[in-house]
Amino acid sequence: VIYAECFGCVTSFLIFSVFCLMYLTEKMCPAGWVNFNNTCYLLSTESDSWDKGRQDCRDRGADLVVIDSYKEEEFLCKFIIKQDTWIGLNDRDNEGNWKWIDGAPLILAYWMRGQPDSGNGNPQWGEEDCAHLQAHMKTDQNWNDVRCDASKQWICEKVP
Ligand SMILES: [Ca+2]
Ligand SMILES: [Ca+2]
Ligand SMILES: [Ca+2]
Repeated sequence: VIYAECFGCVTSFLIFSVFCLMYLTEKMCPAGWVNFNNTCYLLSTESDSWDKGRQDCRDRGADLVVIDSYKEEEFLCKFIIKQDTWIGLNDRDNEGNWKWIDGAPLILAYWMRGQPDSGNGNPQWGEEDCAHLQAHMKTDQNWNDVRCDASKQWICEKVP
């Protein structure tokens, strides 16, 4: 009887362990991604246009980063970006109406002073409809708009 009880106990423990492991694996980020606040982030190694960057993220089951909080902005600035980096924000559909790729309107914004300026009417810069984080700027003032076909790194974000 004691043996049978112990066997049941060990079996339960093993089943429990397997479930714990499954849960943890599911909550982990893929290799090479960084975890912050139960979300996974990846900085691209290449540079390309905003659209190419977004496509790369989607191919990885993610999308370009959407910055929902100052904490996230801070994290990206401290630990992710080294150079200018695309984020999932543009005003292509309607000039001046900035939208996140998940459809959310822009409420929290950390534009650099004087931005967005859509090229400031200078034909040299063209129409500027895609947003990026500019490296080496103040954390709460480091977004700029540039041409969507400019070449930059990008950050993908996904929930594991
Ligand atoms: Ca986010
Ligand atoms: Ca624009
Ligand atoms: Ca600009």
